[in-house]
Formats: sequence, C-alpha cells, structure tokens
Amino acid sequence: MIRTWFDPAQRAHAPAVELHNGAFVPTADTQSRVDALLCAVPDTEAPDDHGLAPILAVHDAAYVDFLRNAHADWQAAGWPGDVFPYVFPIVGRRPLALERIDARIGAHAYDMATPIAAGTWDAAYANAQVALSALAPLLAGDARTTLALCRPPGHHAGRDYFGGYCYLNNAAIAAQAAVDAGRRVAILDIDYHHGNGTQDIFYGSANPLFVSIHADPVRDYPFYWGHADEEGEGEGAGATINLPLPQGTTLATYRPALARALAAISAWGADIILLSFGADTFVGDPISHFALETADYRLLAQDIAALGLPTLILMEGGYAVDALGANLGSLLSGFPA
Ligand code: OKP
Ligand code: ZN
Repeated sequence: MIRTWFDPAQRAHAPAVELHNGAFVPTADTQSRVDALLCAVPDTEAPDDHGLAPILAVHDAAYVDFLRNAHADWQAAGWPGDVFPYVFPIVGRRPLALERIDARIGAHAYDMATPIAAGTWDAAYANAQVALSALAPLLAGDARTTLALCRPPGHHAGRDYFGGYCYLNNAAIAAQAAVDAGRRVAILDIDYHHGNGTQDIFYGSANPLFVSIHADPVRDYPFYWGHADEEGEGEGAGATINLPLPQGTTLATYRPALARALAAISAWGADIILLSFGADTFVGDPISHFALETADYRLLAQDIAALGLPTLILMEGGYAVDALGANLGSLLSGFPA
C-alpha cells in the first residue's frame, strides 16, 4: 500500500465561480474532486506541521502574507464574494506599497480562474504540509513511493503569483526541501497543462531538474510558458526540458515522450523523482484535449518506476470527477510501495 497524506482542511477551499471566456462558470476544481481522489486510497495520514519556513524557501514572504490575508482584506473592504483581480500590471510590475486589496491582488494574479475564497489559505497551507509530510519517508529511505493528495493543485503558482487554480506550489516546496536535504531532484510534470510556476521558480537553478510533458501552449493554457525552446538560464541552463504534444495525443504518442523525459532524468543522475500528476490527460477530461485511457496510467507508472528511484507523487489536475479515482488508482497500481 502506498502511504498517502491528506488534510480535511483542503476541502475548505471552495470558490464559487471562475471567469472563463467572458462568463462566470462553476470552477473546475470542485470539492467533489477530493472525494473522488479519496476513493482511490484506502487510508490517509494527517500531515505533520513543518511550519512556514519550507514555504518561504520557495515563495516570497510578502506574497505569502498577501495570500493569507487577502480574503479578510476583501471582506473588510466591504465587497461580496470571492477575491478577484480586475487590473494587472503587465508593464512595470514592481513591489509598490499599494494599500487597497483590489490594487495589490493584480500584482500577484495572472488569470481570473483562481479566486481566493474564505478557506483558500488554510487549504493551500495544508497542501504544502501534505507534500512535505509525504516527502519525509522518502528522504529517510523508508518508502519507495508516497502520495501527497494535494487539492487545490500547485504547479501554476510562482514565487509571488497565483493562477491556474494554484496558490502555493506544493511540488516546488517539496523539491526545495529535498534539494536542501542534499538530494538530486527531478520534477516530472505530467499534468495536461504546463507547470509554469514550477518552471519559473527553478528556471535559474541547476537542481532540481524540471521536465514537463504537456499540451502545446500554442493552443492551450497557460499559453505563455512551456514552449520547447524554454530550457532554463544561468546555472539552470539545460535543467528545464519541455516536451509539448498536440491535442488528441493518445498513449502511442505520449509514451515515447515519457521515454525521452525518463532518459533525461536518468542521464542527469537524479536520486529522487517528484511526479506532478494531473489526470487531466484523460480522454474524458472536460477542460483538456488528450486521449489517455484509464488503463494507460498504470503503464506510465511502470515506465517511471522502472528507473528504480524513490518517487513522491503530488496530485495536480484532473477534472473528469467520475473517473478521477479510477485514473489515480490505475497510476498507483504501477508503483511499488
Ligand atoms: C490547472 B491544472 C477552463 C479554463 C482553464 C485554467 C486551467 C487550470 C488547470 N474553465 N483554465 O494544471 O490542472
Ligand atoms: Zn492541468
């Protein structure tokens, strides 16, 4: 059995709607995703509290402060509903000492799909602790595979920004903790969407290695990151690898891309893998356009497990709620405990 961490506080994040193509629509990251994920695992463990320090090793302190207080600030301003930005400093973004919550939020937001609701901070904080707690037995050599049942996801969140349903970057927080423990870390991101936040956080770092297989951002969210020519910079040059694939991708196309990713991870000499797993590559996903089948996840897992490296699986996306448990279960069936 693969040890799994989860915290009920993750349910507290319950934004009502997101803005998409001109209309407010129900958010795709529903609370029902939590129940679907829990169906795939018989038991979960409550996380230990590792505090703010490992979060602040990745995220900007002013951003963390902003995130923690945003909903209270919004309510104090007298506005209803969840916290949404409406103005974005795409030119000249810099840390101005602005006062109003609606002024400050734009400097940390890059989309309008990611409202901050009453329980968002508690859920995001719990997620980070879940990720760190699931990492611990791998660092201690006490497990081969562990699972952090994160929700909301994390891989779109950067050092000081949120977007794509993500607020704190769980994979990046765990990766930095593993690097600080002296490990050579590979982050393998197989969510349908490019993990722009994770890439951005480590773009200038030689460790971790960041490898992502995702829908070509020429056609898919997050559009502005994840193109094949993004390879890292400075000390991180070559430590970012992007493998964009076309819409309609099935296992026949996906598996060779995974083989390339795994060969790169192996050649780089990783001693631990952090797998950002999104089940939104599933054929039935309502917001995505790949065509993997439930049984395919087991094969992908077996390919990854064949590297023989300790692996922390972190949950990212996956919005076909009825199939989410089965898809996660299929993936887990391909990993050793
Ligand atoms: C988060 B993760 C659909 C619009 C899609 C946001 C996608 C975020 C995906 N209503 N925009 O990578 O699964
Ligand atoms: Zn996704």
